[in-house]
Amino acid sequence: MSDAAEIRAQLAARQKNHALPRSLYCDEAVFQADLAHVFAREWLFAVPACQLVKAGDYATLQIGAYPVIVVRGADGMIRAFHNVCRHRGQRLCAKSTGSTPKLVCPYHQWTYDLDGKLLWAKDMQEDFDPRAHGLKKVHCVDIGGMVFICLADVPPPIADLAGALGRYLAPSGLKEARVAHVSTIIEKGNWKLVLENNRECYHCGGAHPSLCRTYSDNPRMTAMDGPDAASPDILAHWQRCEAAGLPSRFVNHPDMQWRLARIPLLNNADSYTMSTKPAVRGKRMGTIPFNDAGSLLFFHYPNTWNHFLADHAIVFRVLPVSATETEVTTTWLVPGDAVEGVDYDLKELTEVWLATNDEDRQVVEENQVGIRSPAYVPGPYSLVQEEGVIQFVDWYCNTLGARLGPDPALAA
Ligand code: 3BY
Ligand code: FES
Ligand code: FE
Repeated sequence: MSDAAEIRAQLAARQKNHALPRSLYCDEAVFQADLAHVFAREWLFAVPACQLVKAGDYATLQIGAYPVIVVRGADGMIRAFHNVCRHRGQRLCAKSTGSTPKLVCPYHQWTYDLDGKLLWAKDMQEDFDPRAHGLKKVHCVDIGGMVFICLADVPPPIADLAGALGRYLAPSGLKEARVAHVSTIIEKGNWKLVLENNRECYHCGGAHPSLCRTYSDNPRMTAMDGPDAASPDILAHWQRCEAAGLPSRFVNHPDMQWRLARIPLLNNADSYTMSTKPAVRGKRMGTIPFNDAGSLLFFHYPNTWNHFLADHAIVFRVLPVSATETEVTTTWLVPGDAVEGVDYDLKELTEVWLATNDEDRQVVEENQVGIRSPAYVPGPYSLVQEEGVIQFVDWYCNTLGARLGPDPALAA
């Protein structure tokens, strides 16, 4: 059986509303299919735009075999390129972030402008055409201060997301925000276990003592009953926030690839801090009018979930490293004029989610170890608690299944 046929069979064999078969979390062939058909085809969150403050600031990321660089140009535009020299293929930038006036290849110093144009190549023959050797572009859009990239030749439509996300993010003023802290961890688990874990709070009571001071683990908080239907406390929160100019109701992609919703925190908490008070004192993000605006939640499959609070924002990026390793990068954003040690204490700002991420890492790693056992049998998801997980695995299986192409045996 070919790899595609094998994976198709695994997808077909899965039981609805159950965890996935072991091979989908462990096998190299599935991992390669995930890279080729999901990560190389979808829009991926790369960086917050405010991380690239001035012309020449760049960030690099690795998506499977593709090294990519995202860089702010002299014209202020953020662009993405394959981080691969057009001479003999050296990786241009090895550092994860930095700043440079030009992109200079470390091997033979071919020199590219920040817009990808090849400016200089020493001792090349007369018929060499620099215009034919600019950096290869990667699709790149900045939506409300979140930079997304797509490796596909023809990316999926993004207009609906851009409209909704742009509107929901506008009051958070991400473009004027500042990066206060970045944490990158490797979780020894398949990327889908990382996403599944994020899509439910069934585990929160047991795993997240500090987050649970301020984040409700009630599944009704994030259940989608429709744009105008939710539990009374959420409806009251939406009314108050929308009256103050904060878009708040659920908005989602028809097949749940993304969702936006503003939820209240527990007991009128202001922020994800141990004290429940704002971590940034006396300053708020953008034009958010009050401290207890709750959290604007935004996820987009396959690689990001986010929390936008009144005093700060936390953005998450997930990148698969191997079948059983996943990189999770968390970035804390604060109002642009907030000064560390004056307006906020870095430990107070980051401690709850640093702990939460580590707790989630342990959960995911133990999950991977258990799934590796030949004794593993996919168990049922709770329809009450794990609706989000079901939506994620359905999205994943439908997306991968459609891209593997029709089963030749059925077509015959
Ligand atoms: O990050 C989230 O979206 C939340 C917080 C804890 C688990 N998850 C549902
Ligand atoms: Fe980049 Fe030679 S490989 S200059
Ligand atoms: Fe968690």
